[in-house]
Amino acid sequence: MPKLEEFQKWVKNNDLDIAYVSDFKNIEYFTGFSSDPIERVLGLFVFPNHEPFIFAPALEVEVIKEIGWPYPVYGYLDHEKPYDKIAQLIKEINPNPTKWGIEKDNLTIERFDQIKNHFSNVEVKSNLTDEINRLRLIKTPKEIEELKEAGKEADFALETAYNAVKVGKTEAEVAAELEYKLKKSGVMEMSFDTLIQAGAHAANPHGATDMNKIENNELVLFDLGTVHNGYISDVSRTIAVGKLNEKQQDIFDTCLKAQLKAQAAVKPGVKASEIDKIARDVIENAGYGEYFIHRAGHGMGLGEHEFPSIMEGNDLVLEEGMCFSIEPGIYIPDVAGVRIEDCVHVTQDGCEPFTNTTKELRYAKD
Ligand SMILES: [Mn+2]
Repeated sequence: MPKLEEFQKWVKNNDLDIAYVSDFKNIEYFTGFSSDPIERVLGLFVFPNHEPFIFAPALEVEVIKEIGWPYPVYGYLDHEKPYDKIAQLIKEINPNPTKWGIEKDNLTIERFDQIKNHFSNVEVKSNLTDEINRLRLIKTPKEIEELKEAGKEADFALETAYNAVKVGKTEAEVAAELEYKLKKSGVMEMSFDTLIQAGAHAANPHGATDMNKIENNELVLFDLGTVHNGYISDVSRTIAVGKLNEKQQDIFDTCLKAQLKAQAAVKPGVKASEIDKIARDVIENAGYGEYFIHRAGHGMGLGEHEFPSIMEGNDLVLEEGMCFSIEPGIYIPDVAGVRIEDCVHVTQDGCEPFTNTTKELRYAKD
């Protein structure tokens, strides 16, 4: 478990007595064990000079052993008090840990209070969120392989969705057909709620697939992704149903130009903010600047929103192995919405997309 070893070294070098990882996605990143515990307690406890342990709901313990977790795992039953058990286990390793690392964006105050009840000298020396985000920022070749597989599934999903489009069908019907076919072919999980929006409905970039009917002569926006061995895909395309008018054609062409130009500029040494600016300049110069109302992209990997953020103000310099989306959009209220998105990984001298479905305008068969 090289990532866990690297993290343990960091715990040691930063003079922590204990690191408590509570975010289940971060636990998956370090251990390979994937489960959302919902309200139950799942934790990974890492020590500078002692083997780590996982504390989990009892019903997960056998699974954790089966995936080959080489260190101790302890369980608790629903009626037991998890933090009493956790405290006891920690005290066997270190009777009085004072310098703690916790994930400030994840551990609730209620749970932190429970820790403090057992360890009165708790001092939060480090916010693990920053360090773990930094580790997760650069993907290993193995992670990139998983992301490529997820990308292939997303290409298949798009093709399936395009074939399901028909005038008079609702967005929800198209999404249902798509997900039914994916499941039948063994793609078990979407990375987020599949988004299919037709016509003016697509002008709301955070709207949801609903009972809106697809009509002739409009644009239909797809944003979807799958999960492959824990790693996600995320892709957006916009296609035409029937004939487009000049305005629809113009916003499509502008968005595509912005996407292609930004993606072509990705390589090590370029700043994240520069990629955003390239996409934004194209859209602003075409007169649609006020309709591009989100950052150009987000990091992705195990989660669908990781780092780096591709946005103004983020001067992070891109490095090989970083993975993120490039997804400019133009949303004109009551008219139409267009978004075109590929996720890419930064290579030695450029980038490679995980999805390869054409971005040129396609027309739904009818
Ligand atoms: Mn995205």
